[in-house]
Amino acid sequence: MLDSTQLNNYRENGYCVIENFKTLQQCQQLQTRAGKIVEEFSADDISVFSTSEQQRNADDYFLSSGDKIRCFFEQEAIGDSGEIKVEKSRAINKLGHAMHQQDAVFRQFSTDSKLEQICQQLGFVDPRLLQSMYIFKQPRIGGEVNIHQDSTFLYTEPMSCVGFWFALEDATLENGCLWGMPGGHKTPLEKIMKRRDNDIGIEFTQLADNHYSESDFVPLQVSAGSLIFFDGRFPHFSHANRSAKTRHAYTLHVIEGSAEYPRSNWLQREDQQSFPSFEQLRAM
Ligand SMILES: O=C(O)CCC(=O)C(=O)O
Repeated sequence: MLDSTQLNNYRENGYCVIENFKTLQQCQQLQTRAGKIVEEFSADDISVFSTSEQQRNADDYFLSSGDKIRCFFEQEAIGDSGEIKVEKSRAINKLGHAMHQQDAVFRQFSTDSKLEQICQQLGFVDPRLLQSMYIFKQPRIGGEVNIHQDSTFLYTEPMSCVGFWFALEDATLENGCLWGMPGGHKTPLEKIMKRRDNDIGIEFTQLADNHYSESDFVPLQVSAGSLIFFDGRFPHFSHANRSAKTRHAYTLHVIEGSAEYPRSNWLQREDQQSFPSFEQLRAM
């Protein structure tokens, strides 16, 4: 799947872009399915998602979503007294965090043999699918995602997390494409997010201070169907979407099965089972 130039670039820069990884039809199927999930969702259970750390705190709805399909609202879709200010289909920031396991359409998209092949080429011996997110980046109110490294949230020892980010629509400067820091995966992991001992809320353990400067980041503008995959220490972010366009994307995170997965990670499965392999998901 990957040629030696792509692999070398990945090792050097911490990320790789593959255009036309998925067909437009596959992208459309996922969008339709996500739309249906939102349609069927009852807005009684509200969780506003933002990567600003405080907002993640004490959010049980978030902390117990690791093996479920849940909807998280855009911060700007909710008024001061908790009312939803825009129609539901335009109010959701993301779905998370186990569509790859719980939904047949997402499962098929996620168990692509080309993906498994890339995992092998990256050195995974026993790749496990840990988390999925469907990110809507809604027109006008799609929130910004601060600079972060995914291993902060999906930590293993040794670190093994790789993020796969699929553009389901064109991602441009206008609608809030990803930005990444080439080579930034060689910087230390800045912090680890942990559940508090009593499982109420989360806290961060600071490990380093990387002093990021936005001038070191490049925009990763890609067309629908493209895959961007990146190392768990690759610093990335996206600006708010102030345009009239959506910017739908789907992300999957993979870890090595033999790596230690701490009990303090936010994402825990209620059934305590190990995270599924590609093969186990295909057999479901
Ligand atoms: O899609 C975005 O804007 C950000 C996604 C992201 O940061 C991630 O998947 O880690």
